Amino acid sequence: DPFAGDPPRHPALRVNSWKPFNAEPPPELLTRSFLTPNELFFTRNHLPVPSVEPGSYRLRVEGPGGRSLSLSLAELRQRFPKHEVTATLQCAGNRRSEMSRVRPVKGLAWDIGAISTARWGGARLRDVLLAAGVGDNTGDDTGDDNEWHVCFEGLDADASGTPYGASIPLKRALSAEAEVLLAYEMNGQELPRDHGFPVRVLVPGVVGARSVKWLRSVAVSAAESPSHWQQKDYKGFCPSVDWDSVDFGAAPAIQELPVQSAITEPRPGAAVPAGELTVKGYAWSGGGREVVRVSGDGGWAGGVGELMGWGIGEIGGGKWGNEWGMGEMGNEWGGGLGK
Ligand code: MTE
Ligand code: MO
Repeated sequence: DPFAGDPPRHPALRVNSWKPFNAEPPPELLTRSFLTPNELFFTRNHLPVPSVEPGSYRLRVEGPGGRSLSLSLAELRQRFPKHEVTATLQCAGNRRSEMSRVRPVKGLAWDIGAISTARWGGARLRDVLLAAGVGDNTGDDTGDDNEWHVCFEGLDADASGTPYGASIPLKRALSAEAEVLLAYEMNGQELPRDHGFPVRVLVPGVVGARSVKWLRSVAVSAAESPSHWQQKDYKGFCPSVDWDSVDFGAAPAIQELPVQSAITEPRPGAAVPAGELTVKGYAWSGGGREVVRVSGDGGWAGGVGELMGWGIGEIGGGKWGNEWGMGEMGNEWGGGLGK
């Protein structure tokens, strides 16, 4: 059993698939706290969880012109300043079970919990790429508008030895504002095994699939990742396309995700007492765009907030707008907690 070495999991997680392991926190636990506790953070694995011995771990970084680096975990921690960012990760399949009620969709039947928020710590991908010889004009010499890319590979591999992989545009990787991390900490602890121990990519505001876990290699390339998950999955199509007519080459790979929101309490079909009712939920937008308004019947109390990323709040209880300080948010990719 290739999954025999998978780590233990929290019993409260709602499991969509055991092998590979895919699970989400129950809605009411997701909005109990602004940062999702590590053991409740949704997990999306395509393959068995690799066992990595931190002492012998090496990250390979391939820059332009054949230049490369091999970094131990200690070197990654010591050579590059630690940067922290609060960011929400969402799987492209979040809320698929609701979509399937409108029209059947292929894929894991996620409820509303394939989204979670953490405080991530690690080296900036930008700093590591600069150390590998990437300059701000890398990719400018193609003579056309084609973007360059940064390709990532994981240490998890299928039976044929092919690893999980994905890529992001080089422009995002080099942008200081985009805050792309090679993360080794999650909520102040080392990464849990399910979330990429010892190092993962963390791309704020972008579909979870690009935040490659158990990171083995980073390579600057004129082309996107050749991986199945970049080329033949995680793309969006119009409603007339179905699984029999799909041409994956015809659509761009998903990067930034659009706005998303869901109500976590009460759940659909729940019996509720007459009178005033507190409704809880979350709102988030990809690409670092602000959530400027959330409305329910009678409005989201507290009104407009400057949510860069993720907010959780209650409708009807008041005070959404002032319970989350800018101090905690700053220019980050997380929103705030409201009541
Ligand atoms: N990285 C590797 N190496 N293998 C994977 O299966 N899954 C991706 C991404 N990175 C995956 C991966 C997908 S589709 C998502 S949504 C996120 O990891 C989920 O991250 P999490 O499990 O930490 O929530
Ligand atoms: Mo995903």
